[in-house]
Amino acid sequence: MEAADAQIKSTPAVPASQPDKPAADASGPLVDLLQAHLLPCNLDVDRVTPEDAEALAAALEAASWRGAPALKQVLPAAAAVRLLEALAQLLKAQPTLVEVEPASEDVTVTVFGDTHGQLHDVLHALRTVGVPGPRRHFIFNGDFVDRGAWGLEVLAVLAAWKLAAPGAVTLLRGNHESATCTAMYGFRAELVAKYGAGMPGVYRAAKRAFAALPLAARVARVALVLHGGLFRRPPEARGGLHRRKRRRPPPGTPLALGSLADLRAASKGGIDPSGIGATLVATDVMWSDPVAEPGLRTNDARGVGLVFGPDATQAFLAENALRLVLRSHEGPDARWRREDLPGMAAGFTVDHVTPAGRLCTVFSAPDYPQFQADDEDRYNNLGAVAVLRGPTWDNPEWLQFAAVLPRPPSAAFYAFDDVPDSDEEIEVGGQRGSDASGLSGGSALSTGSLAESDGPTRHLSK
Ligand SMILES: [Mn+2]
Repeated sequence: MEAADAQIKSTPAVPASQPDKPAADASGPLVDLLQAHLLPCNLDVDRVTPEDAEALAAALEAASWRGAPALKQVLPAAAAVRLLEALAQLLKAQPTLVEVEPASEDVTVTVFGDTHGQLHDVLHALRTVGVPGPRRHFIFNGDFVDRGAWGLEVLAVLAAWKLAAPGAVTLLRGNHESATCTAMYGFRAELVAKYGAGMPGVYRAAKRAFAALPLAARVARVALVLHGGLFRRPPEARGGLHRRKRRRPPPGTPLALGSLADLRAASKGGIDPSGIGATLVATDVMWSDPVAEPGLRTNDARGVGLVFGPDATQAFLAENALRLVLRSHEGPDARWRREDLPGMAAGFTVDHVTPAGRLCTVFSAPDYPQFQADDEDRYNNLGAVAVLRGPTWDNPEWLQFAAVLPRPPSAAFYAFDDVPDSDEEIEVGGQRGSDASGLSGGSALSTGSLAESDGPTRHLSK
């Protein structure tokens, strides 16, 4: 397929007046049939082709206009489970730190930031940039689900592409790919609304896939892509019988920056990375944020992860022979009224410029968040993707895009008035950290028991 390398143009809207005819570029008898009748999309998960991935995307898009219960007509619970289990199997074979080695200099590596269930924007961006293939690698940098209404659909499309083109697609873990976040910010409730009695199996399969997601990708050995940011050096492992357990650093121990070797050796974090024990590196990677001020400190605004200054970025780049850190995680809400770093209206920011290289943020959910109280102004942010090219691979080209509007009508799957705009550490039902290693269904988590806590204030909200 042909690459469209031009700047992504804004907003070819899906017409609300023609809900059964979304503006899909995909065509062909199978797609027509799926769109007309919402037939089950019987993917053979052992042999997913690019055509299958495109057909599934078109079918999910068509179903999105018919309300939440229509999803299971095109992707029944059993099929969703098969798809997610196949994804989990594939991801389990991948290391914590994936090496993306472009075979030649005409390969592009396109990096998506947070997509947060905004199916129509993801499909628009994919159709504009082109689909994965030998010369077009895609990295999706986490936060596929939660907040937006079509998290399962986004996850299913990414899973289908990963299965269709495993060598051309890298999926990385964001903080929302966890039991606690999905119980709080909508994905779990979305599955209840869409799958009813079939929900527990789909949720379990999704969490297995989340726990298997790699944490980072190094592109051409010079660019590191990860969701949140830099991470601390884990405490030395104990010897003997408890070798796998890590000591907790004594209180007051200064934080030391972790290395690529630490990242390579780290656990992917389990179902619910808690920041405790072996999940420390994973939690930092998924939750940390850059700041303008020098230093390396705990992230008190989020209550989890680190904040790190340009000196930390400089040291990390220099010590690991890197020239670019590309991260996501902060949308327009997180950057609202921040004075030290740029806002996210353009879908990307350059946060640290150092002699060793840069740290940039890419955010791919335009007009985010999808659900917002009526009395609040929308941020009207663009989304962007970063395109890395040889021979340097360290100077992203930014492709920006506006939201595909109007979106199909949908209820929100989380209490957007009651939870913080920006992600913070949240205790759910007192279960935080207790499920870090297992693959249990996590159904003990309830969305209704958010602990009032010692936690951070929502000072980043507007
Ligand atoms: Mn995030």
